Amino acid sequence: MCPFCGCGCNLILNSKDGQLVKVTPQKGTIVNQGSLCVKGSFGYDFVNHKDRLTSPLIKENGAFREASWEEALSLVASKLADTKSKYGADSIGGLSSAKCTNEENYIFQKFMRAAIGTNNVDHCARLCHASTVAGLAAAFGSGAMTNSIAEVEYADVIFAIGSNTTDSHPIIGIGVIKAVRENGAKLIVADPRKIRLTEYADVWMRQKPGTDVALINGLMNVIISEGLEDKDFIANRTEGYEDVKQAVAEYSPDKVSEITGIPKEDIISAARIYAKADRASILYSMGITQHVAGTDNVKSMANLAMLTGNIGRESTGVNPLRGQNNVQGACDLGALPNVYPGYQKVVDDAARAKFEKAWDVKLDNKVGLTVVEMIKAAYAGKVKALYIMGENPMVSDPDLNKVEKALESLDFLVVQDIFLTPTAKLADVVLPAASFAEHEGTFTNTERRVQRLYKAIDAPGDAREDWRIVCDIAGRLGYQMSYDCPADIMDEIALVTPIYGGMGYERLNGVGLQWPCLDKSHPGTKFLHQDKFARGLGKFFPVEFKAPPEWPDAEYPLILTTGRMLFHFHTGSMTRRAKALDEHIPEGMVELNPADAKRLGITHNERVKVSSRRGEISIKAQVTDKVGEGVVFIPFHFAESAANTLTIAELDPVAKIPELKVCAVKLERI
Ligand SMILES: Nc1nc2c(c(=O)[nH]1)N[C@H]1C(S)=C(S)[C@@H](COP(=O)(O)OP(=O)(O)OC[C@H]3O[C@@H](n4cnc5c(=O)[nH]c(N)nc54)[C@H](O)[C@@H]3O)O[C@H]1N2
Ligand SMILES: Nc1nc2c(c(=O)[nH]1)N[C@H]1C(S)=C(S)[C@@H](COP(=O)(O)OP(=O)(O)OC[C@H]3O[C@@H](n4cnc5c(=O)[nH]c(N)nc54)[C@H](O)[C@@H]3O)O[C@H]1N2
Ligand code: SF4
Ligand SMILES: [Mo]
Repeated sequence: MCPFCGCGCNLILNSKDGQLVKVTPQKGTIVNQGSLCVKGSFGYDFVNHKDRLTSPLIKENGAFREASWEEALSLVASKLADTKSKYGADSIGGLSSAKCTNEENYIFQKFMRAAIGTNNVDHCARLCHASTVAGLAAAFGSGAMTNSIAEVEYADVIFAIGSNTTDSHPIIGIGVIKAVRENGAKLIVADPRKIRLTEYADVWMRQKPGTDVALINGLMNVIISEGLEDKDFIANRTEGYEDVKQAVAEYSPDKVSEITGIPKEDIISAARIYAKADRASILYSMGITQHVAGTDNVKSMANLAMLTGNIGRESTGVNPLRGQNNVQGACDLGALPNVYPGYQKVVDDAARAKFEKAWDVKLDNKVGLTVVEMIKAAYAGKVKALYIMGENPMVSDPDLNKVEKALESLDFLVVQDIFLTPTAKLADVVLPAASFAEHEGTFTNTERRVQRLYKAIDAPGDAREDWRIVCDIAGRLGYQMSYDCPADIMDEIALVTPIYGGMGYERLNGVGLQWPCLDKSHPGTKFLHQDKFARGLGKFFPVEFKAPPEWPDAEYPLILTTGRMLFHFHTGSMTRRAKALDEHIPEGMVELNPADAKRLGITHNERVKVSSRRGEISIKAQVTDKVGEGVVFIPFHFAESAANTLTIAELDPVAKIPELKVCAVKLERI
């Protein structure tokens, strides 16, 4: 399986003398049908890169030295035990990894809960779809993509909002383009940037970043005032409609146009196209979720789909496109501070009793800290030790100057990665992990499909699979976790996780299984909420527009929005070590509109200083009409010109996701 995005493409690794030499597509698969994007095809050479970690490292007098596993693991165990006895289990936090397998995420959260004794476990979903998990669970009872990738092609309307589908989920992007070009579907795009999908759109709404609640309320206002709502669906399948009807009455197209900057005619026409469709499918991603109003945005998506009855049928639905190769699985397996595997709540006495029995240990009953809360608690001296497996917060978390201080002030930091990342450089102990190509296990893709990963080559040097490392530390802490192989871990997962109840390696060859898969005879589930919602009735939530926490002013007059590009992945640990990808795009850039460039006297390709209230970076300017006036965009892949030096760590009050899509900056010539 491809180690990059949540599409979950299948591929064949070709090796010679223990080195990967080529990737070829696998024919006859459901997800990608033999296609791969540029990262899947040419992004694999990080695996054999000379920078791979091959031995445990221990920091002494500010420098790393190589150490044996025995020495490194004993040191980690004794430091964690000391911290726990001095300050209590909640002074320790753990970051699990959406790059690691389901089995490893299960093991990591079990380790934090059972061997350490805290619910302080989280992972990058917090920076990503935490608001989806919160918002859709409230509205529907389940926070996952409702429909399947293959259904997108057969929708008659696709509404892509805050998703740069062709760059971020290229295989799904192909489905969207096919729907439009070959099957006559209509496409509505709502995105502040001109992206590839806008070329195919019937309506493109370029909203000001951070104004989506107003936009969706405006669409619903038009739909209701024109009588285009689905009255039967609302009456039979939902509750709370009257509150929403009342709330959106305030959002006339004129008012919404003023807030969002979108011409009123486009709002009206998008509303009509979406509401009149027989099968309309919403695709959304970070443009919706990564806001202080992220949960409200997600609830708006659910409101819109229920209002028009576009859910619970094929080629409809509310489809959050999950980002990392295994972020869906990391959430499913409980690498979250409030739930055990299968979204069973840690505050629920029955659920806790069940896991206490299964794991033979007393468990803590309070919700733990999230990613950004752990960093803030470290900064405040309350979290003393962190165990980070397969995450790179020194590039991916908001407000990096603060993150650095927080990590430096820890008593003990252990990082388990395949490279010496900027985060690993700050660690006291670094543990070398095996990469995806050196692993057995499973990943769950964005459409809830659990698929197997097969080992192609041996890990370099002393690098080991993540689950083995975690189990070894647990044993040294006096809590035994022993398994022969990942298949055994999956058998335990199936026993305690109802939605994975019917999973097992014997059934997961070939195209895998989509959860819910309740028992060994269950075929898995293609789309959710068919006859009733997971929570019974679907719930409408009225939401009001609130401006983002930091808005441009005289000192910082531009809106910075951040995100991705096709050729690179996240913090670049992997893609910047893939020759073909990094040679094509070797450095970061700030996109700015020609009108802003002219006003500031900035020319194309010139290096500029970008600053916010939190820090500054130097970066190349790219003058382009991809962004509108007053908005600049920086991809967050480049550590040497890190967008997150500038971003703000304000959180959504419910989902605790940071505002990564809007902050105020200024640009200056150097
Ligand atoms: N090539 C590549 N692919 C990836 C990744 C990668 O790093 N590189 N990462 C993976 C991961 S983990 C994730 S989560 C996904 C993310 O996938 P996407 O969400 O598609 O990626 P982004 O570029 O963060 O943001 C999507 C769009 O949101 C728009 N946007 C910005 N502000 C707003 C706003 O206020 N409202 C709206 N409606 N839109 C806004 C941006 O202009 C952008 O086009 O991609 C996955 N796939
Ligand atoms: N400004 C801004 N910031 C953002 C975002 C944004 O849009 N804008 N998006 C956010 C989102 S959606 C996400 S998902 C996060 C991602 O944030 P991170 O998860 O921190 O980013 P990655 O670069 O994917 O980090 C994964 C790490 O795992 C390592 N790794 C790879 N394979 C393995 C393995 O098998 N085992 C182990 N142990 N390690 C492995 C890689 O080398 C890498 O260092 O970033 C967030 N940050
Ligand atoms: S679309 Fe995603 S999973 Fe498929 S090859 Fe590209 S990065 Fe890999
Ligand atoms: Mo993500």
